[in-house]
Amino acid sequence: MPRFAVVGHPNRGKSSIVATLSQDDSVAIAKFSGTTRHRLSFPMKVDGRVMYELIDTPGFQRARKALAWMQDEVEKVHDRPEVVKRFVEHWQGSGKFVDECELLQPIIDGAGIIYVVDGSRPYGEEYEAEMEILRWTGQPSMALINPIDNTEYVEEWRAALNQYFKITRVFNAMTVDFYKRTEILNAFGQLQEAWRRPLEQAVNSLEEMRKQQHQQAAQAIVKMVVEMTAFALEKKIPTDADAGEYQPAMETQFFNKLRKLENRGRKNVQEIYQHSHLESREDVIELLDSDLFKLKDWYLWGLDKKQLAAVSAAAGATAGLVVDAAVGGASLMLGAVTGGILGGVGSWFMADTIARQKISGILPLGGKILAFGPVSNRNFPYVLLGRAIYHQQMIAGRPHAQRDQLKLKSVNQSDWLERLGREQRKQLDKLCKNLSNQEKLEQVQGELSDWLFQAVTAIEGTGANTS
Ligand SMILES: Nc1nc2c(ncn2[C@@H]2O[C@H](COP(=O)(O)OP(=O)(O)O)[C@@H](O)[C@H]2O)c(=O)[nH]1
Ligand SMILES: [Mg+2]
Repeated sequence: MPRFAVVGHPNRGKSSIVATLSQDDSVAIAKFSGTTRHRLSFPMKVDGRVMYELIDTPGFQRARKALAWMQDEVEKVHDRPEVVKRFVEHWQGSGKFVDECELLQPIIDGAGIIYVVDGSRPYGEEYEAEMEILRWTGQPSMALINPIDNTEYVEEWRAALNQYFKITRVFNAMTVDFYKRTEILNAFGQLQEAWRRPLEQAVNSLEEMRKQQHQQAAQAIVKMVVEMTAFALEKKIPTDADAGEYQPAMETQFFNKLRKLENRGRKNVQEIYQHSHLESREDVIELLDSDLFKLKDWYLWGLDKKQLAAVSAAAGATAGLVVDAAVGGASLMLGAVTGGILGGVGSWFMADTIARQKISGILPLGGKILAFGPVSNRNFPYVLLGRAIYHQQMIAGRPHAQRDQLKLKSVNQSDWLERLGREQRKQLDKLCKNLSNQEKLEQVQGELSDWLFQAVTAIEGTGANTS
C-alpha cells in the first residue's frame, strides 16, 4: 500500500494537505507552528479498505545541522541512504534532532515523500538542506507548492524545486476540488511503478464513493423535504378558548420544529461527506445565516414571483385560493410579509404566506383542534431544495482542511433553477406540486431523489457554488 510522508518547514500547510488528501477533518491544524509534534498516520479508507496512507509529520527544525552531521559521516554517494538511517538511529531518543528523527523515520521505512512549501513566501537557502536530506534518502518524492496567502513566489519555487523533484505541483489544500485531488493521486502513481495500480484503483474507488455520497445526500435531502412539507402541528384546546391566544406560541413551535428538521437534514449531509466535526463547531450553527422563515430571503432559494406565477399557471393556478376558502373557521395568515399588498391572484397570495392556522369543528368529547400546517405555499419545496442544494454543494466541495465557518454568499442562489434544462425543470415543477399538495408522496420521494442526484452531479460539474 502506498504511504506518503508529508514533510517540510513548520507551518507550510502540511497538516492541511494531509487533511484534504485523507478526507479527514479531524487532522489537527492550528494557527501556530509546532502543532504537530509527532508523526501521525491517516489512512484513506473506502468501504473500510485502506487505499493509501498519509503521514503527518512535524516540520524540519535544524536541517542544516542535520545535513552537516550526515556530510561528515558519508564516504561515498551510494552510502547516503544508509547515512540518513544512521542519523536517525544515532539521535533517536537523545533529545536532539527530535523532529528530524520523527519525520525521517517513515521515509526510511519506505514511505514516499511529499515536500510542502508555501508559495507566498520567498525561496531561501535554508530549504536546500531539507531538500538535500530528502534526496539522500533515495525515496520517490514530489513537491507541492501551497500558495497560502498568494502566488507571488510560486514561479521562483518551481524553478528551485524542479532541481530536486521530478514532479512539482501547485496545490492549495484549502480550495482544491475533487478532480484536482484525484489528479494529484495519479501523479503520485508515476513516482513508483508499484504504486501506479493501487493509486489508479484508489482514484476509481474515490469516484465511486463520491457518486454514492451524492446519491445518499440526495436521498437524505429529499427525505427532509418531504418531512418538512408534510409537517403539521396540532393542539387540543377547550371549546370556548380563544384560538388567537394560542397562535403565537404555536407558531413558534411550528417554525422551530421545521428549523430542527432542516438542521437534521444538513447534519446528515455533512456526515455523508465525512464532515462530521463541522456541526460541533459552534460558529457553524449560524450556518448560511439566513433563517428559513425570512420570507424576504426566499428569492435567494426558490422562485421569484414571476417564476412562481408561471409555475402556478402551468399547474392549474388557483389551487391556493380554493384551499383557503375551504378552511373555514379562522384562517389566519402567518408571517405576513414585507412586500406590500398581495396581488389577489392565487399564486401571489400563496407566495406570501407560510402556513395557516386552522380550527376544526367541536370535538365529540369537547374541545377543539388547533392545527398549523402543512405549509401549502407553492414556493416552499423550492426554497427547501434551493437551500439544501446550496448547502450540499458547499459541503461536497469543502476540502477537509477547511476549518472556517461556512459562509453564505450574498448572491442570488435561485439561479440553480435557471441552470436546469427545460425537461429537468418541468419534472421538478411536477414533483414540487405533488409535494405542496401532499400527493403520491412515496413515488415523489423516489423520483425526486433520482432527480436531485442528477442535479447535484450536474451542478458540481459546472463548478458553480464552490469557490
Ligand atoms: N489561506 C490558507 N491558509 C492555509 C493554507 N494551508 C495552510 N494554511 C494555514 O496555515 C497554517 C498552518 O497550516 P498547517 O497545515 O497546520 O501547517 P503545518 O505546520 O505545515 O502542518 C494554518 O493556520 C492553516 O490554516 C492555504 O492553502 N491557504
Ligand atoms: Mg502540522
